Amino acid sequence: MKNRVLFVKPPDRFLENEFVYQQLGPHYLQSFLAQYGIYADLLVLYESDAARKNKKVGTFASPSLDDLNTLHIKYDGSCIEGAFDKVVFEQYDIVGLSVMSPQAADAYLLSSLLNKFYSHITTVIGGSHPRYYLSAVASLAEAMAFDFIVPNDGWWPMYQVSVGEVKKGSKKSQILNHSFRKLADLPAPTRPKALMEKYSFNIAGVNAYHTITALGCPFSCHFCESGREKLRKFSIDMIDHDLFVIAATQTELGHKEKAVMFFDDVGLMNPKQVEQLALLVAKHKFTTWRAFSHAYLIVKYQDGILDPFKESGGKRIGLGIETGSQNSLNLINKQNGKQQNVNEHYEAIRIANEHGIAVDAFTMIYPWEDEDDLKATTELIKFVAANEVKGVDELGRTLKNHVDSTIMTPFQGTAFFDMINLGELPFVKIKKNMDPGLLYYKGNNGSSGWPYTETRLSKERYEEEQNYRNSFRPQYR
Ligand code: B12
Ligand code: SF4
Repeated sequence: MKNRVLFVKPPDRFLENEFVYQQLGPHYLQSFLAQYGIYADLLVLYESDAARKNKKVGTFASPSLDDLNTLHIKYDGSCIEGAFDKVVFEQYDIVGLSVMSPQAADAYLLSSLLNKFYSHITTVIGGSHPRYYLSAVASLAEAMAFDFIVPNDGWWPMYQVSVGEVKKGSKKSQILNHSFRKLADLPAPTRPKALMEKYSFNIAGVNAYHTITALGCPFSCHFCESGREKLRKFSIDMIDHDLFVIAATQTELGHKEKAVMFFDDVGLMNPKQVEQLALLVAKHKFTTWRAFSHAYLIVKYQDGILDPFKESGGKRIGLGIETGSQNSLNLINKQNGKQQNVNEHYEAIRIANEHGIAVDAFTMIYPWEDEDDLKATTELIKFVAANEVKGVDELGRTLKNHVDSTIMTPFQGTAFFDMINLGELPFVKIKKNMDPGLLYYKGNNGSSGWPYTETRLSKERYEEEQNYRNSFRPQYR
């Protein structure tokens, strides 16, 4: 008899809304296993309204599985929604958890529960948390530990566990390490209707879902884990199929117009690539789309990037402009063979807006910054917020630029994490053995976790500036 496999997505407790962006990891694995006749189910966990309310009024104890709701989505599309009940696991042989660091606490609660009540189940943990916090996951106490830890690509290890090619033994925490050199011949992620109808965000007034075109990144930002990972692109055929599935799901759900967002930082890199994506977007009849680019590339290619984007309905681009302080920009080391310049941030916004394209501009506060650095970024943000966009959205409203200000969090696996631990970043020290629950830079009400014991200016001063910057956000986007 075949093993019965369940993928679990732990809750995103600190996000304002848990149903904005689908967590794609398990969906890539689900469609991969299906190629081999293994039809895995999904369990999506989210915090109940009551627990969220208790948090607001301060009567919330520590997180517990009892304050969760579940969406149990079978491979055939049927779905049951209800309060968390451990009995749901009983019918499975293998439970695979997909975990980002802020979800780790819940993942550990779940593995403790499975170890205690369901010894027949093989537990597997994958995702960005075991990738960057491998030593912490591998040293969990026996009662909390997973049978298998998958720190890199999950496709092949999950297949091996599912068909019994590797089996759990008496020893917990076996590491299954695998990476495809190229991401060719992989199927597009699943988009179960019952799940997709829960998710909601829009681009320029149109219902949207997201996807990604690549893993890793050719840039080298010191605050980002991807800055150390080689770029691997998904095949154009896979993206084509993915867009087909997204569009079909939107049609089934009755969305009159459709939009798509490419979430990675390498969506709009050069004219040839944009033309390729624009053709696919048009082929699948998306009304509008959004993707991320980089200021110096907008300045360098101008029409070459922006014209095919706009002609295929593009109205908004994301730009990680990070900072208005040249000093901070140099320290961040955002490079792809070329030193970045703050002047190009201003220039890129002007060019995009002139083309009728609005910019979603992402910036951070860095813990070494003094008042001059803060002032320089706030000026940049004011410029972005005030600059006129020569275009309208799908609802006929004038397009507006959007600004975002967070506080940088040095996750393990980033160059900054190492530099801070070596004392190479002046004025900055971080907590030792940091709780992964503190590891977020954009949570409820735009708040950021605070992993520091020492920073140049105070936490209160940085937060004051962060709130001030976020007050320049437009009423709509
Ligand atoms: C889209 C996205 C989001 C979306 C959706 C979340 C998601 N996971 O899909 C949203 C906006 C919600 C989001 C939020 C956040 N994100 Co984010 N996000 C991404 C992004 C750009 C793409 C994710 C993706 O689809 N990857 C593609 C899939 C194929 O990769 P994958 O999920 O890693 O899955 C592979 C393996 O990990 C493994 N795998 C995954 N699950 C499982 C399960 C099992 C059982 C097995 C065996 C294997 C396995 O197999 C897959 C195929 O190889 C990544 C960067 C990236 N390129 O991955 C950042 C990234 C995952 N995010 C990151 C961060 C920091 C955050 C936030 C903390 C930001 C914040 N707001 O403060 C929050 C955390 C939210 C939370 N859950 O608690 C970090 C994670 C760092 C960490 N230590 O976990 C990343 C790596 C970006 C970065 N370089 O900083 N994010
Ligand atoms: S922040 Fe963006 S551009 Fe920089 S390394 Fe990470 S993914 Fe690449």
